[in-house]
Amino acid sequence: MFGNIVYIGIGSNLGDAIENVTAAMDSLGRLPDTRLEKTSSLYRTTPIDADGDDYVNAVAMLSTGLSSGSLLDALLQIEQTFGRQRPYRNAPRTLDLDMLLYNADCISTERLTIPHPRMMERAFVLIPLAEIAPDIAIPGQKPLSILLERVRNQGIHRI
Ligand code: PH2
Ligand code: MG
Ligand code: MG
Repeated sequence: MFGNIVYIGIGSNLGDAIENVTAAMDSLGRLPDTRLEKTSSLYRTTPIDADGDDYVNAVAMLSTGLSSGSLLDALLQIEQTFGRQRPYRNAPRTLDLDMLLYNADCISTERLTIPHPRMMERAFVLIPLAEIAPDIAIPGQKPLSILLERVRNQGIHRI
């Protein structure tokens, strides 16, 4: 067990999305000074504020000795190895790795905002997060049960 507990949102809606998400979990587990502690089920989800095919989403819990900045670099590097391209905002993607939470820290830099600013409105994040961390407190937010109540109309099905 490394010192920092981090939650990562994983998404794919281009290519073999199930394979991409599963292989991404493997890649997270192979990061230096990092252990893959938990993974949620995979979920098929309706694109929110985005086009293209339905997504496959999941959330992973890591323990890591990496700083938030080093971990962000590593996540972007993994996205690159999956051929991630960014032709326009929220374009279909082979792999998206979003740092959701880093301990109970609030981080606001040019590169990184933690907690992830849009996670509170997204069932495709909150439902897999609740599966692996039902009692988690999101800094500055209402309890997860209340947040979940607000997103219950969004399309999401456990695979
Ligand atoms: N990611 C987005 C925008 N919209 N919709 C779903 N269902 N899943 C995602 O991962 C997703 C999205 C931006 O990263
Ligand atoms: Mg994202
Ligand atoms: Mg992203």
